[in-house]
Amino acid sequence: DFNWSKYHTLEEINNWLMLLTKTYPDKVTLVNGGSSYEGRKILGVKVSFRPGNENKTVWIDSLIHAREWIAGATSTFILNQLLTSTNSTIRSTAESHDWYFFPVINPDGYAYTHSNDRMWRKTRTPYGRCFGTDPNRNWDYKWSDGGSTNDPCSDVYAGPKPFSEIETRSLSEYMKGVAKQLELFITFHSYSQLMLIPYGHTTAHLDNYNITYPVGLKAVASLAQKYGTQYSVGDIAEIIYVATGSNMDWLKANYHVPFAYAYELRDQGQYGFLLPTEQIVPTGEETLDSIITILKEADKYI
Ligand code: 0X9
Ligand code: ZN
Repeated sequence: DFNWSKYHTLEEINNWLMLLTKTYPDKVTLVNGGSSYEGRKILGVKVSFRPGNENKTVWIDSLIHAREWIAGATSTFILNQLLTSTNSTIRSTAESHDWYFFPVINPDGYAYTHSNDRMWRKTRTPYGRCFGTDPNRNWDYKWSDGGSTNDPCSDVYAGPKPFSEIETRSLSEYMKGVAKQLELFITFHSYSQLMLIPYGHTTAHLDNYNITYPVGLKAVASLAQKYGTQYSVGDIAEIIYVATGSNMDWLKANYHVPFAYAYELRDQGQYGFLLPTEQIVPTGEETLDSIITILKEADKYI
């Protein structure tokens, strides 16, 4: 059965999402975020403890990059905690918000990391003799404006045009319908222990960086409390590298979602993408602590 002592396949994750809708029929709804080149579904769930109300809404996605397995394990861990925890802080945070979870937004790539190549990153669309676009370089904001290539054999191929990939195109259509309700957007990646703030095309601190940066600092301070895990916070272009065409930048630019963060989860390179399964639960716990802190702060501004 489904647990956090191991990494799960796409099929196991999707079956678990469907099981949740049967276990919590009044709280969990299956949502269809589109489909992949090879015909897989991009499945998500909406979680609402007060259905019918217009609650402040949180979006959490993961596995846009196929090999970053801890990202999917962390989002499913957090989803499970919101539904099952008896901790009063977790309960009140869970129940006072609506939640969208999309654990695997690059399903073809994720399936391929299980079947063929553990280090695969991109989609699986064929382009000549090579395969795949970097789905985090393919969104239609500042597309191909730095930090990507036009070489289909590259791991950071931007694709032949914005939204060339059915995965990013169809998920963006779904996101348009919920974007205006979003208080907080989170996308999980690995690794490096960073909390990244838009944007990826410029080191200029745009929009409400003066608010999201201090909230980020509080979030990483609470993240460090349980296990001492140290994160840095900052603008993407400033603290890692210029990167354009991400889902976060597209959402932030077009829909002005007040709080948006990309996490680079554990570790800092000792195991890298191959993070041992013993670290799934601690990573999930500390990351949830940081999200509770973000929401405590963000709710003051909304
Ligand atoms: O290069 C990337 O896409 C991300 N790093 S990774 O090593 N996981 O590939 C960083 C991108 C951060 N930017 C956004 N998500 N907007
Ligand atoms: Zn990534």
